[in-house]
Amino acid sequence: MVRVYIGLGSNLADPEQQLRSALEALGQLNATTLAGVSSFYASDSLSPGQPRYTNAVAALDTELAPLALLDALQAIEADQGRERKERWGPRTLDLDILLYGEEVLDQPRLVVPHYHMHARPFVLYPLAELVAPDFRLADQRALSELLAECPFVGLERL
Ligand code: ROI
Repeated sequence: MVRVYIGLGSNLADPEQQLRSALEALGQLNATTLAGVSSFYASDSLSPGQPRYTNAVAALDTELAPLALLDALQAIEADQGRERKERWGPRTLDLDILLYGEEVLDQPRLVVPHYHMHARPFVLYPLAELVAPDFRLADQRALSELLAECPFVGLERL
């Protein structure tokens, strides 16, 4: 069993409902237990000209290997109508593997810890709700230090 953290995001077609549906699907994954869910947060898109996002983080305990988990997450995204057009385009649902236990992975399909999580308030603040105050990422950076460098600006807790 490995503890993993999943970032959820949506900015199309009723984002809060998209996140609730995704959480239900995560709870039904094979060999996986949904162990915790953060609050939902709204924030402006980092790419200008898109609708605001709703984001959250979920904790899973899973026996799925990293790429099997990635396949399962992409199937949930596809089920909820995600179309991959532009790289940073608006999306009905984005599910990112933020952390997979203590593992550091650098593979063509999967980089863990997730590339951008270290500086994104809409990832770090919900993650902080689910972990102990002295939590360290797989690359040994302390979450408290990342939070100190990442002000709670533009983030609205729903
Ligand atoms: N902006 C916010 N606020 N939340 C996201 O999940 C998000 N995801 C993205 C980009 C377009 C970078 N901006 C985002 O992919």
